[in-house]
Amino acid sequence: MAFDYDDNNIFAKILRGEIPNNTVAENDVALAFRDIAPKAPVHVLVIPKGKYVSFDDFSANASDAEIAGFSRLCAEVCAKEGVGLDAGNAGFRAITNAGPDGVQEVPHYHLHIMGGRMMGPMVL
Ligand code: DGP
Repeated sequence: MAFDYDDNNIFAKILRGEIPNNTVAENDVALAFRDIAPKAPVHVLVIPKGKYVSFDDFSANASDAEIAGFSRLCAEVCAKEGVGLDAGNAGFRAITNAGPDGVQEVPHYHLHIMGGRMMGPMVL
């Protein structure tokens, strides 16, 4: 099965409360916390609470409620961190890495929300 989930990954441990995190926002289906090695003044990771390996796993297999709740938490993070466009801020970058070619380190789906500086062109 392509989306085999490893319960020992670091974000699973964060969700179980075994490792501390710097929480920014949370709802029933998702958690947002600061990246341990920030690449920008704002660098928040948003993860589903369900066991999904990657963006494509989450998009294919999560419920509508999980997907909606995840997106709403992303919007809450943008507003709280002062990067959301609706408040006239300069914006942000949201990216996800998937699998070896995407250079994904942690095999639990996460969206990076980064901002607070000009991010520059996408570097491949
Ligand atoms: P990725 O390459 O997309 O899988 O990025 C994983 C990110 O997770 C990376 O930016 C560093 C971050 N990270 C790794 N371990 C921890 C941790 O224990 N706590 C937090 N807050 N972030 C972590």
